[in-house]
Amino acid sequence: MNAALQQTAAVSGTAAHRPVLSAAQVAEYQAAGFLTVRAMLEPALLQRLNAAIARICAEAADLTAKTAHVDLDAFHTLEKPRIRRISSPTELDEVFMEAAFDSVLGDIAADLIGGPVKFYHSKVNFKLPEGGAEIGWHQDWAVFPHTNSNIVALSVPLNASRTGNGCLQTIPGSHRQGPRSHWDQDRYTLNCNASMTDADMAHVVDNELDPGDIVAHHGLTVHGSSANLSSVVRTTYIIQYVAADAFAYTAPVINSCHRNRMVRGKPARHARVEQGVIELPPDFSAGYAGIFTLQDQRPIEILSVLSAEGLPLAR
Ligand SMILES: O=C(O)CCC(=O)C(=O)O
Repeated sequence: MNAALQQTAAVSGTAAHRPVLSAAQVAEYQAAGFLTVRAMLEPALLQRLNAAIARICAEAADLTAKTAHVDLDAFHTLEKPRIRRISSPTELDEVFMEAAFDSVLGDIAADLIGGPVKFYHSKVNFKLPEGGAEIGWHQDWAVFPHTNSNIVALSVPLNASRTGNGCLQTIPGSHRQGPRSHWDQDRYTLNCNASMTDADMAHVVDNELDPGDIVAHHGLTVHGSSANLSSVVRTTYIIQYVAADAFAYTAPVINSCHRNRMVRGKPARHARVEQGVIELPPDFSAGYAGIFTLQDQRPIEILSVLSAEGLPLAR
């Protein structure tokens, strides 16, 4: 990380919370476990986010292996770069900090969390054209369990996000049904596909968004996204916020020097602990392969069904 950003992280203060959501919107989030909010972000900020992403991708184009910040898919070549994720972009460009901490996104997170909010991590996911990875059904909280489940992810589309290019899909009310297993016996799959019922599948919501819109989902909301079979990339900046009184039980999946920095309000003096027996992910302290890689280890039949479509099975 460059020195200027490190300094910003150390000295910058916490913005005051200015509520933006109505009581009806907060109630909708609490009932469904997710909420779409339209036309929230300024075009100028979106343009600067896109410019920063273009710069980071241009600098990464000659990579031949993944780095701490840039993940490549299996079909990446120097001639045709295929970058599928930028991890911790807040460490790479100030504009990601501005969006996560100083924009309306921090206010939305505080509205939904209902009190002081910390930053946990962030990433830019690219659902690459012609085969960009499907992401299996999962709950974020199960991947990084905290002392309570009051955590929210904000997905910020940087281009049109549609069913055809693999928009975020959510299962309404699933956050009220508790954590699901993300293991298949001794293998960590990072998905809860095996728990999905006909009722779940009958209620899948495709969250189609335009730049400026956002969708927020609760840490226990079951969500995923289909492969991108179109010719248009889907680019999303995803910020994970947590309640100030929620503390992680496990090593982070995405490291960030901004983790636990306050976004709105004051740090907690007490941890709030939800009762229960918590299934733990593997120990990620020695490194996290990434959602795409972990989910890759799926049964071969699933991959061959996709390959029958004649598409590259990039993961
Ligand atoms: O990018 C997506 O479609 C979903 C991402 C997601 O759920 C994750 O990275 O945890």
